Amino acid sequence: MKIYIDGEFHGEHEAKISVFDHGLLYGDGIFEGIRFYNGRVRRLEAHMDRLWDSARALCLTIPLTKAEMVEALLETLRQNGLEDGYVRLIVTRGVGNLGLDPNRCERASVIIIASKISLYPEELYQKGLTIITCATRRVSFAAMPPAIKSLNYLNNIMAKIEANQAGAAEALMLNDTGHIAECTADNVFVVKKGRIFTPPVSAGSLRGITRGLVLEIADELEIPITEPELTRYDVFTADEVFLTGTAAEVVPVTMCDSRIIGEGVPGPVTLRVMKRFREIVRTTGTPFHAASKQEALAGAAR
Ligand code: PXG
Repeated sequence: MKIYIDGEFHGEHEAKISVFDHGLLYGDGIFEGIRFYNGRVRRLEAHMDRLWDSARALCLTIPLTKAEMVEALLETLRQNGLEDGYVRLIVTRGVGNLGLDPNRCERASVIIIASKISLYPEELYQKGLTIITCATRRVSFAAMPPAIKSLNYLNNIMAKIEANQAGAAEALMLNDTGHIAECTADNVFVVKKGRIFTPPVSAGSLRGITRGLVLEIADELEIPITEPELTRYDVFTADEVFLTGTAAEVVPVTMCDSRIIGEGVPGPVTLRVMKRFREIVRTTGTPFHAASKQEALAGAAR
């Protein structure tokens, strides 16, 4: 495995950062979790835009231009020789000292790791997940905007621990007013009478890239989709529920807090969305072999 750190590639065991990096000391940094399928990066531009928005919200100066970042990411993929997988792009505040003032950090650090990820066994995509509502509330946007994809995931990890303790695959997180925000690393969708609903981002969720793709898929398939505030009641009485995320992709939920959702099996709307999602990700996206293949061909011709 070749890992990119600030312009250089290192082997898996040599790739190291300073213990004085504020990403480690304070969770001061941001990231993107990006999927690539069949030699193409899914929604690269949307991920870059969200990374830059997270940085802007945190007054974090990314030491590369967007074009340079894209090139670093594509080069990392080429170096690792994977066709399908997951790439984690991290920007930390950089090396400072023992004091949380970000002004002590001279330059942000960029780390890019390309690997594989699989959240749930394939069986659960056919049977659906069992989830619980957790007691841990999603952090209030006045305290820490959940739209920032920051390195501080303790709120979500507390919720994940509750899911683990309950033997559930995921935890449904509510906001301060008791409305549904999201799961620990996924957005939530509810289907009722042929319509799809998902909480607004203002309820305290990440503006998921997969969520955005599902909004587009619903439009394309002419399934009405809206973003109203939702409660647990809407989940309990739904015909279908599914979650979306870069890691999870589109995954059905068939049980929540011991209530069987709909018929207890992935429903027809969920299956249509999953099918279209799989088609789109395998046939679109930014190809990362283009340059190297052309070079190889040119090289071969010389
Ligand atoms: N909500 C939260 C809190 C997330 O962290 C999503 C929703 C879904 O967003 P996307 O853009 O992925 O559709 C996420 C995504 C990881 C990892 O390394 C985390 C996520 C995605 C991929 C990998 O733990 N979070």
